[in-house]
Amino acid sequence: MAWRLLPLLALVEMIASLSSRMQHPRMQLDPMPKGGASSLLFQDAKIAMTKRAERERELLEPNSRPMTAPKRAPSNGKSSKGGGGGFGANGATRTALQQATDMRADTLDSEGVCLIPGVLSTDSAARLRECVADELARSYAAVENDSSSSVARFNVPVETHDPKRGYLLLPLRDGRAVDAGEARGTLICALQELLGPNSTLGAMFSTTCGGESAELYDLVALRTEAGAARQPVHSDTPYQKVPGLFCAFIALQDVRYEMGTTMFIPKTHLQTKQRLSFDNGQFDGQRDAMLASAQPRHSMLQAGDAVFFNMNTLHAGTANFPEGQGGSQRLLFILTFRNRKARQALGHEPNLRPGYRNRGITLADMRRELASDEPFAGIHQGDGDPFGDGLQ
Ligand SMILES: O=C(O)CCC(=O)C(=O)O
Repeated sequence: MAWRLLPLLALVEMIASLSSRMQHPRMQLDPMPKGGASSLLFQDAKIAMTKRAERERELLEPNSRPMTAPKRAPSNGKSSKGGGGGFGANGATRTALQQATDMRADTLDSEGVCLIPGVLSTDSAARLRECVADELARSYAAVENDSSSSVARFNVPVETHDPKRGYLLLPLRDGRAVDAGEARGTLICALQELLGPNSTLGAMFSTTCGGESAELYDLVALRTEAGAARQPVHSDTPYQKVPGLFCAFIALQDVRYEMGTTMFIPKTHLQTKQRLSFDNGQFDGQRDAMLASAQPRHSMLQAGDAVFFNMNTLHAGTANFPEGQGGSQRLLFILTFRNRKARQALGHEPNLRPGYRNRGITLADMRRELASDEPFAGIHQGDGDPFGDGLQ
């Protein structure tokens, strides 16, 4: 492609829309790529994106408010979701979890995003944070030793690592547990709490992604460091009638505003005039007008809270302030599931280790494994391959 011929804004647009594939883990060994046309282009594009994001901040910030969790239960305990997503009961017999799930699913239908407090206990969130930090250290060490392992561990080659922002692809069993011969280590326990049969989040994925056939799509941690720039507003997947991807960002620590938050523009998952102004108005001022009149909501998460969203909703990570101004490392644990009934292109590659991709790992598979004596310990998924650490 004639990259150099693209207008700058189109390039920004394109890279923003590819952001989920273009997250760039910190590289301790060689933090900034040197020379090479593609890395120079990459850095030019990053500068342009940061400039654009700063303009968007000026437009959005005056109207931005913290997101709040929906509180109102659907009247009569029923909702548009009643009985769906694997919940068989109707009307008055619906459990508290079913009713809360209905209420959140209704919020997602109308807003595209929903804050869900306490999907993990604070103790579990703290343990998972330590575990993710350990996985990060293991992956840095592995890439230090063999730079070609970068894509399998961080989803990007070393040339485009970003010291301030990146994804860490996670195993299903954490390395520490495997080394200790422990069947139920921190990651397994966290997945059980998050996705097990009576879990808040499991019910949400089941309801929004077509029941237990929902397919695992991202298993990853997002890391930003003090000084990470704000992202341009983007969505991760294009609109389709049956939404294809739902994602949960789960806080592993209390996240102060200065550490960066995720800002969402509610209702932009729908093909409204507002959304079309954003999509089509980048060159005639309509996009900026839309942003200036939007009512953004930023997710202020405490450890264990999640923000759950339809990945077509417009959003952006806000800046992690410089050190000395309140910025510090922010780690989010991220799970995404795909609804197999959504047949159109998703425009978003899975954030999964290579050995876990194209395996069709479903919510039902995960629950079955998590209930077993040795979850994900070399088990088979019908294709003859054990899960292992997913790096092969
Ligand atoms: O930094 C965040 O909170 C949002 C990250 C994000 O939207 C992305 O990586 O696409």
